[in-house]
Order: sequence, then C-alpha cells, then structure tokens
Amino acid sequence: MEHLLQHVEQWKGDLEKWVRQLPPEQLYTALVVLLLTVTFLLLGRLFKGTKSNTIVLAGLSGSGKTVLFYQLRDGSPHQGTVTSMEPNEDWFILHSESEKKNKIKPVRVVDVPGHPRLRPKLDEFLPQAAGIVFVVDALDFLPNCRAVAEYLYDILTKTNVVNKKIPVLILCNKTDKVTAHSKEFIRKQLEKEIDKLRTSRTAVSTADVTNEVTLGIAGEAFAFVQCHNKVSVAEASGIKGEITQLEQFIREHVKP
Ligand SMILES: Nc1nc2c(ncn2[C@@H]2O[C@H](COP(=O)(O)OP(=O)(O)OP(=O)(O)O)[C@@H](O)[C@H]2O)c(=O)[nH]1
Ligand SMILES: [Mg+2]
Repeated sequence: MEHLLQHVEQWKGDLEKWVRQLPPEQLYTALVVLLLTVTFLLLGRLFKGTKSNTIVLAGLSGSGKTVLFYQLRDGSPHQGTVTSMEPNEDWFILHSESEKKNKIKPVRVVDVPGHPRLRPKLDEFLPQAAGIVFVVDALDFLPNCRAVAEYLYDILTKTNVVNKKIPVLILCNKTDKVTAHSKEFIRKQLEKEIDKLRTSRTAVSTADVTNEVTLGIAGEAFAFVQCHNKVSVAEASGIKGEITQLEQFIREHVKP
C-alpha cells in the first residue's frame, strides 16, 4: 500500500513538472478543447434521447381526426364518434403493420380536438412532434375555407414548427364522397386564403413589435413550397380506411 502511494506521489510530481514546462497558452487551449468536446458529447446525448416519434393530428372539429386515429390503431373507424373533449393519445404499431409486430417500433399518435378552447393543447405535444397531420374536411371545405386557413396559418407560424422544421401533411379527408374537393383544389384555395391572412395579420401587428414568424416571401403570392418546413398534400377516407398516404407520411418521419 505504502509502495503504491509512493508511486502515485512520484507520478504527481512528474506530471506537475511536465505541466510547468508547458507554455500557458498551450495549456489553456488544451483545456478549452477538452471542455468543448465534453459539452458537445453531452449535448449530442441529450438530443438523441429526445428523438421525436410523435405524430400530431390537428384540424377543425368534424374533419375526421378521431376516425383516422382509430383507423390507424385498430383498422376500424369506431363509427359514432362524437366531438372530442380531450386529446386522444396512444402508442401503437399501425394496424396495417400488425403482421410484423415484433420487428418494428411503435408510433405515438395524438389527436388534438378541433374545438377552439382545446386547440392550445397542441403546444404540449409539438416539442416531441416528428410530423403534423392537418386534417381538412374535403366535403364541407368551401364554407370553412377561411377557418381552415386561419388554423393552418397559426400552426405554420409557431416557433416550434418553424425552428424545428416539423413537416406538415395537409390531409384532405372524406374522399369517399364524389362531391369531395380534390387535394389540388384545396391546396390552391388554402394558399390564396393564407396569402390574404398574411397581409392582414402583418398589417395589424407591425404597430406592436412582433416576433411572429412571417410566412413565405414578401412581395410574392404565397405558396406552400416557400415554407422552410416541408408542407405536402394528400388524400384519405377515414371511414373507408383509405389511409395509405397517411401511413406513408407517418413511417417516413417515424422510422419503423
Ligand atoms: N364521409 C365521410 N365521413 C367521415 C369521414 N371521416 C369522418 N367522417 C365523419 O365526420 C364526422 C366527424 O368525425 P370525427 O372523427 O369525430 O371528427 P374530429 O376531427 O375528431 O372532430 P373533433 O373531435 O370535434 O375535433 C363524423 O360524423 C364522421 O362519421 C370520411 O372519411 N368520410
Ligand atoms: Mg375528435
């Protein structure tokens, strides 16, 4: 034991001598490099740990989010759903993937009710969101166009969505009905409506210095391709279980 202590003392002495010989600048640089490396390693760990695997379903009340949620999980629409009073959330393997159950990772799906009073709940889930599915009623679209565009505008300008570039899928639902509008029509109408909103909202907010994100390119008509995050459009019928494009979006952003 004493022998070992002696050795340690000697090493300490040697080390001190060696350090004293070093020019101080070199010593400081070494320390800074060491600190930076440790910080980066720790940060890397932290971000890896919070890797997002949540898909958030948002959209106006009645657009069909809850039916889609059950289709994704159980492969059936659970007909007779009423307007939701709180978010529906669950971890599951998509119903269509049930044969490969043991080999794939589950997805966390959250259905946030469209009622204006419950919409702020969305913010609780956005920090973990790998993707947002914005469900639009393609059947009853025109009378609600303004309201749909307002909600979508709010989502697209949220700092979380912009900074983390969360991909958004505009899902035109209820395509089982022949009178449903096409996704191209809905995309164009929404772009026009958001363009109008953009002008009116910036006009209102310039007075009281705003940190709100401005959408698109100033002086150009708004188009979803101008967004920093990816915005795409797709079609679905929750009732009929035609949800392949939705499932593709989910698996593109939450790897199985
Ligand atoms: N034709 C048709 N009707 C649908 C479809 N999906 C949903 N619906 C109907 O639309 C209505 C609303 O569906 P929900 O899933 O409850 O709507 P929601 O988006 O969850 O509404 P909130 O919970 O109020 O936000 C129900 O009457 C459904 O039967 C669809 O694909 N086709
Ligand atoms: Mg619902």
